[in-house]
Amino acid sequence: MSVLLHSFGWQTRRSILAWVILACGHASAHDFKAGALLIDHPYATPTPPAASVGAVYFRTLKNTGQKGDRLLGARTPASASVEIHRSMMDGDVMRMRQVDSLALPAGAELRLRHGGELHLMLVGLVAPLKEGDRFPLWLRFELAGEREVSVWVQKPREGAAAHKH
Ligand SMILES: [Cu+2]
Repeated sequence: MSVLLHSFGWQTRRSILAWVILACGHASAHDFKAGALLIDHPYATPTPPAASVGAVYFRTLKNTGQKGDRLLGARTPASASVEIHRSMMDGDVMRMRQVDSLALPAGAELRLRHGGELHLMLVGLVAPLKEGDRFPLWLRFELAGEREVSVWVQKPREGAAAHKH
């Protein structure tokens, strides 16, 4: 009995702790739901004044459902088009390739952070992306359909290498 009571107490404390972390996290992060998908913190890094491309990242894309889904594409008023890009080594050179879609298997949690392997490329920027800007982005998923999210333009926090094009 004492074990049961103890574990109940721990559960309660843990959920209070989780709530506090969530409440605090919302000051600097934001997330969106699309069906079973959790789109955590869409962000873009500021671009130089004459840049014609930019990149959108996510803290994570998570599929909490039982079925696999797929990101098929995206659109935004901030650029002429949006491409899904994967960086890969080609000999000694890092190159970006456009991919048709991005698989989100059931239970998957993909990291799409700057300096990582995957990002969305904004091709034909309408205007440079400035720190503090926010712009809408419509993500198109095979199963979850289309979902509008707000992208926050912010400097990379960990001082990671800038995205090269
Ligand atoms: Cu790219």
